[in-house]
Amino acid sequence: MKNNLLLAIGVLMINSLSAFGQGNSNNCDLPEISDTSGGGVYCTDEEVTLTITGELGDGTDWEWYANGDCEGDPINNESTTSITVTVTESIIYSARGVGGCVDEVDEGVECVQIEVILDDAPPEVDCPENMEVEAIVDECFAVVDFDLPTGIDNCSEEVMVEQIDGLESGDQFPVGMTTQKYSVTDENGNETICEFTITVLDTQAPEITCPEDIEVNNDPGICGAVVSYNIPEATDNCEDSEVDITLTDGLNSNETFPVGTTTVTYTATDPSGNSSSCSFNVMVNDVEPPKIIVKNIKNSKWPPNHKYFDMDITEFIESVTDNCTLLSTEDIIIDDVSSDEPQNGSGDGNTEDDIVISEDCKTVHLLSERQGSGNGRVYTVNLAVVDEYGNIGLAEIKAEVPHDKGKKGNPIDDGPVYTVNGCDIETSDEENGEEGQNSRIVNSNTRTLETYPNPFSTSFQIIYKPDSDDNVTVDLYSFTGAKIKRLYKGFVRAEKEYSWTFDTGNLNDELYLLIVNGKNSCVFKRIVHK
Ligand SMILES: [Ca+2]
Ligand SMILES: [Ca+2]
Ligand SMILES: [Ca+2]
Ligand SMILES: [Ca+2]
Repeated sequence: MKNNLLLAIGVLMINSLSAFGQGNSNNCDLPEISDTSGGGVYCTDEEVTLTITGELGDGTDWEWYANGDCEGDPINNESTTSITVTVTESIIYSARGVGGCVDEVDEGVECVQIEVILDDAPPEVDCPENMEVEAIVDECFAVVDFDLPTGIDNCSEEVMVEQIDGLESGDQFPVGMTTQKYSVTDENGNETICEFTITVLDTQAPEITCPEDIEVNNDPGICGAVVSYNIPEATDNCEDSEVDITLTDGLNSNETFPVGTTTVTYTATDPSGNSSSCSFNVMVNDVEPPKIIVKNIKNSKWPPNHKYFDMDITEFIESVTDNCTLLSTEDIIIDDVSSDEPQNGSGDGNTEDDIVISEDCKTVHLLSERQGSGNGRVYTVNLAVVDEYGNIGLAEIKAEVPHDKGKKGNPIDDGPVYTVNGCDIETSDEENGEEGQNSRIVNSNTRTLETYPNPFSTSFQIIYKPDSDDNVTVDLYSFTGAKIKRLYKGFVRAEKEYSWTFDTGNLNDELYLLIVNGKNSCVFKRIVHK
């Protein structure tokens, strides 16, 4: 009622002032507001008193408005310099003085603003630090516990914490980085985002498994062998991760591995850079004997005049080759020389030393004589050469002394009747290393190795007398170098005579090679199966 009355008076006054026909700046003292107080930030439902300080002048009322421009209906119903409001939202209050001679639309009437701001301060949040933990052994995750973020707000006693992203405390966190994101809000909707990361580290290397060592013989004709193997496989604690498996030493499968031992190493690396390696050996043995090719020379001596003729073996050799070792004719020695007629048979001159082998085993002096009752004499010169791995290559050359120049002009080889030993092959580990070979030829006037009978049928006896203590193997080889059977392996004492008998079982009727191989020497003997 009073408000309406005042309005009515105001309208009346404006009307009456308007009746003077002009604005009132000259004859109406306008209200003046010199100060305001009470503006600021408040929490919800806080009561705040807004005050202006000023002179009403010729106005009659102070009017307050709940907007910033002193328009519309005032919110107070009596003139006052203070009002008390309850804050529920951000709002700009305004006030002015009107009434009396002051026209409410007078441009000179001052409208002051007092801004009341509802809490705009987001909570202060205690957000966990970024975390870094190692995965559980053999697993690709870690169980991580952490405190939820907490907030303190200027207005709200309790803040609301809501998870936006990530996992929960106590969950299994996968290897890698997980972002935890939370919204912390006060009751007025002011929000603080809390974000931290949980990084789980994979520090466990993959497990890689290599194949067993591989041992093979050389491929024919080359000093190596093509070897295939299974690529190692690896498992990682992170099963789904791509583990890189790389050859870090040695050769790939299906490459040609050289004779000797090649160590092959593979390394497995997981995406976190953890790595582990495994190795295995590929051993390629050279089992191929050297090949001696002899020239096709008919070496026939006439007349049988009981004089020596010389055979220099180098003149009879076309070539000597090996898959690994560079050999020359100089490396070939006379192993032994046999005759198919006795040394001092009937009608051959009653001479001794029909066969004399030179000290270096490169030349043999042969007597040009034969039995008067025979079919012609055949000398067989057995040659041997050894490669650096102890494989022995053999060949033979013949010399003939015909019975006569007529119908018995082509002597028949009746097989060895007596034999003169040449040189043996001695092996050594290091002493002869500078020659690049582990073997050398030594002259052996006395045989350390004999076999009986020779030819043999199903068994034979070995008599072996080593020069020095040694670990030896006794193996039977085919003439082309293939090992047929290991007969013995063990320690032998110097100067002791060993006698072994071996059953060989069924073998073809051909030439075999018996090799006794030790650290210090390698001796061999041809034996014939019949
Ligand atoms: Ca707040
Ligand atoms: Ca791993
Ligand atoms: Ca060889
Ligand atoms: Ca003969």
